[in-house]
Amino acid sequence: MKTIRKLFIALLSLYAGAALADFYHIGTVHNGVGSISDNTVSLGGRDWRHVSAAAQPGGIGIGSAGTIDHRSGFLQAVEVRRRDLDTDGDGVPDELDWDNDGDGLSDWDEVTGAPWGGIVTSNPNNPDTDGDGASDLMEAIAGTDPTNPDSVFEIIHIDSDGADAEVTWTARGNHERIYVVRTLDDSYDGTPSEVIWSNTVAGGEAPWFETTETVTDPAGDARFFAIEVLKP
Ligand SMILES: [Ca+2]
Ligand SMILES: [Ca+2]
Ligand SMILES: [Ca+2]
Ligand SMILES: [Ca+2]
Repeated sequence: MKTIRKLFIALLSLYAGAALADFYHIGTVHNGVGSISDNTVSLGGRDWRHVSAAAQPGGIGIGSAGTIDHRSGFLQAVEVRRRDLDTDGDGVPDELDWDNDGDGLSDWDEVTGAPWGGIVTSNPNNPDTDGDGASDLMEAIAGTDPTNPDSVFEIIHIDSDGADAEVTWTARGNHERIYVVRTLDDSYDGTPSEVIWSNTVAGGEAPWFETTETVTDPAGDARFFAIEVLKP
């Protein structure tokens, strides 16, 4: 039996978890009747400010059905946040920050779900919406579901068979991503650089096309493996 010493997934840098935004949901603003403003209001003994509709200065509005509405005064529900809240602590308050949670995806991309073709949306105030350790940006690149902790890009198995090693990982099929399998001999002292396989993957079922892929390394004795995923 051969020994596989270590495995890892090469991805973008991990983000530290950020505290969830302290926010209220409040409704209802009737069509054409109510209005959304920057006036400070007092709720629960604290000052809050309405967050205006998406794409306007001040933040984002989410309709009661989860839809986005640009038109101030036509929202069925609005989200209000504590004044000057800075979710990611970068010194830019949420009202002025294009990326509230600092995960590299814009608030707009997160609330519209654009990186996932609108299949799902992610939380613009949480860098890892489903808490699976992969940031929403990582999941956008890997094509995994940011709302499902069981959907994550990872090596799930390394099997030793004689001189060979088989490496299996969760992949997005339908040829939607490029995967590069890299290896490194002996002790781990850097990023594996020897490419043994690079290709897209077929299979899977819509909308996520999740599948597994296995590659055999004929020199797999005590090697490190890394899988890189590229979004064309
Ligand atoms: Ca900020
Ligand atoms: Ca973000
Ligand atoms: Ca995640
Ligand atoms: Ca996930």
